[in-house]
Amino acid sequence: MAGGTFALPKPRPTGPPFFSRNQVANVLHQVAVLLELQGANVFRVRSYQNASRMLGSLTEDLGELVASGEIFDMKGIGKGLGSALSQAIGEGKWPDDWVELHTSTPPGLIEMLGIPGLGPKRIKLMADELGVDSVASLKQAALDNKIAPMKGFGAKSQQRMLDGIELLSRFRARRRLDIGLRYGEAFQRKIAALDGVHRATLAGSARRRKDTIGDLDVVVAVDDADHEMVANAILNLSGIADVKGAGDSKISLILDTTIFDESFTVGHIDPNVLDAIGGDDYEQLEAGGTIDAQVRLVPPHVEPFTLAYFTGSKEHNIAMRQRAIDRGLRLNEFGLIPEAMAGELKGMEAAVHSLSAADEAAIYAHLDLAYVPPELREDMGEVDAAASGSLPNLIQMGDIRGALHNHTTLSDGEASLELMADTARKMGWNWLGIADHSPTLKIANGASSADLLEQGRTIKAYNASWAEEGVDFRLFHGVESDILEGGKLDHPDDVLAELDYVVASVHAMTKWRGRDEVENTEELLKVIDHPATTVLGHPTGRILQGREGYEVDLFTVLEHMAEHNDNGRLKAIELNASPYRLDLDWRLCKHAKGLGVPVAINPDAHSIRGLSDIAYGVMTARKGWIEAHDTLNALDGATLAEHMRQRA
Ligand code: DGT
Ligand code: CA
Ligand code: CA
Ligand code: ZN
Repeated sequence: MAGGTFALPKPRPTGPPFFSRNQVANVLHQVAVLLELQGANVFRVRSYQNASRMLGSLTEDLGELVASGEIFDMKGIGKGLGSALSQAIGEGKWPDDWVELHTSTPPGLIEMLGIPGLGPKRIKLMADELGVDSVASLKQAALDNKIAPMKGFGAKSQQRMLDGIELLSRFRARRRLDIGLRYGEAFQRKIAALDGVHRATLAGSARRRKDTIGDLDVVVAVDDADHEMVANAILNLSGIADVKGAGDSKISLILDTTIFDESFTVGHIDPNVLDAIGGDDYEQLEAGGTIDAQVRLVPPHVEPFTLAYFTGSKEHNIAMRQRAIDRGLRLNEFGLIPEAMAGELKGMEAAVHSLSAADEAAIYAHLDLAYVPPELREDMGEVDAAASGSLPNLIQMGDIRGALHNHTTLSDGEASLELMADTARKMGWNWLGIADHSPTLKIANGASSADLLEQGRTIKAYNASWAEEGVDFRLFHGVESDILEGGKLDHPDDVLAELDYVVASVHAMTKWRGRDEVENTEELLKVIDHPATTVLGHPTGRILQGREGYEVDLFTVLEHMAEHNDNGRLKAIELNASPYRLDLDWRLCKHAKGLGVPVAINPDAHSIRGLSDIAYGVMTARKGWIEAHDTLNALDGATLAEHMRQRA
C-alpha cells in the first residue's frame, strides 16, 4: 500500500459478508508484510502472501465459500487461516493476532513501506543495524552515507531511496487534476446516490479545475432529520481507507483505489513523461495511492453558501466577503447575513437571519454580481468583471471542432492515421491535425522527410475522397518539429513548406533547463520568426508533479507572437491538454487572450484514447478565461484552412 494507510478496514454495516474479497486480499498482504517487518519465519510470511494472491484472483464468491465452509478446502488455506477468514467475513471481526500485529508495529516502519521500491526485509535490516525508524531518519542516514556501506545495499540503492523519498513526498502533497477528478467524481457519485441526500457536489480546487489538487472537498445537502443516517452511510462507503475525524458537520477521510468499481490503472503514459514522474515507482505509488477528502453536511437552505465557501478559492472568498461588508452584510459558509440582524450571534445562529439563496447564482445576485463560473474564482479580476457584466463566455467542449497536435504510428503514436481520423469523426469533430515527431527525436521514432511527405500524399487523397463523398471532415497535415540549436526547425525548409502547419516544440529538456531565461527566450523568438512555424508546442516543457519547465519569459514570447498575428501571420500558442502537462499554464492563457494570440488546445494524442484529453485542455482554457473565438479549435475546417494559407 504505497502512498496509503496500513490499517485494518472497518466492517461494512451490514453483512455477512462483512468484507470484500479485495479488502481481505489486501489485509492478508499487509499481514505478510508486517510479519516480515518483525522478522517472522519465512514460511509463515509466504503462506499469507500465497493466500492473498489466491484470493486476489478468485472468481467464486468469497462470502458463499465461507458460508458453505468450502473455504477450508481451498488450496493454501489451512485450518488456521480458514477460521480466521470465516470469523472476519462471517462476523466482521479481524483475528486478534492480526490486530496485535498492526498495533505493535512502529508507525515509522509502516511509513517507510510507502517508499517505492523499498520492502520490509530491507527496512528491518536498516532498523536493526542503523536504528532507522522513520522516513525522516532513513533520509538522514542516506544523506550521511550510512546505507551504502551496508552489505547488499551500495551507493545506487542509497540514491534510489533518496529519490523514492522525494517522489513519495511530492506524491503525497498534491495530485494531478485527472487523478483528483477520478477519485472526486467517484466519491461524489456514491454520496449522491445515498438515501436522504438532496445533492452532493465536488467543491474546492477540483471544482475550480486547478492543475493539481491538494485534497477533495465535497458539500452535501441533507435535511437535519437525515443527517446522522447519511453521515453513517458515508462512513460505510467502500473506498474509505481510514477516517481521520467525524464531527457534527464535517467528516475527514482518506480514500483509496477501492473506491473505483473497476480496477484502477493509470493507462498508457508517454515514456518520456513517465520517466519525469518517477517511472515504475510512480505507477506503483498510484496503484496503492490515497487521497484525503473532507465532506461537509448541511441543510439544503444553507448548502449554496457552504458550496460557494468551500469551492473557494480563499482569495475569491476574501474578495466576496469584502464586497458583502461594503453592503453591510456578513458572508460565510452559513449564509449572507445583514450585520444589523446578526449582531453578536455566530455561525448557524447568525445564519438564521441570512438572506435566502436557492443556488450560488442567487448569492452573487444579492451582491449585484453575475454568476461566476467556479473555474474563474481565483481573484484574478472575476469579481470586477461580474460587477460590470464583462465576464467571458467560456469555451465549452461542444465548441471544439478539432485539434492540431496528434501522433500516429508514423512516429510514436499507437493508432494509424485512419483510426485517428475515424475516432475524431465519431467525436463529432470537423477536422483533425496530424503532427508526428521529426527525425531528431529518435526515441519517439521521428519520421524522415520522405515518410512525412508520403503521409502528406495519403492525407491529400483522403481529403479528396471525403470532399467527393460530401463528407464534411478534413485532415490537416503538420509536423511536430523539434527546435534545434540556434532556434532552427527540424526538416529542410522546402519540406516544411509542403505542410499545412508546423508545431515547433522543445524536447532537448536537459539542455534547455541548463540555460538561462534570456538564451531560451531568444531561441524561441527565432523559431517563431521561422515562416513555417504555426504553433509553439508545450511552451515550457513542464511535467506536472515531475519536472519544472525550462526558464523562459513567456510574456516576451507572447508579445512577439502577437506582433506576427497583427501582421496577418498565424502564430498560435499551444495549451497542451495532456493532464501531465497543461502547458500553457492557465494563468498565462488570459495574457495570450489579451494580446490576441490564438490558443491551440492540443491533446497531443498518442492513441485514440489520448484524443479525449482535450477535456482537460478545455477545463484549463476555461480557467484561463478563454472563449471559443480565442482558440483555433472552435474554427471550422474551411476557415482554419484559410488562416493557414495566409501564414508566412
Ligand atoms: P487544495 O485543496 O490545496 O488543492 O485547494 P482548495 O482550494 O481546495 O483548498 P482547501 O481544501 O484548503 O479549502 C477549500 C476551500 O475552503 C478553499 O478553496 C476556500 C475555503 N477556505 C479554506 N480555508 C479558508 C480560509 O481561511 N478563508 C477563506 N476565506 N476561505 C477558506
Ligand atoms: Ca481541497
Ligand atoms: Ca480541504
Ligand atoms: Zn512534444
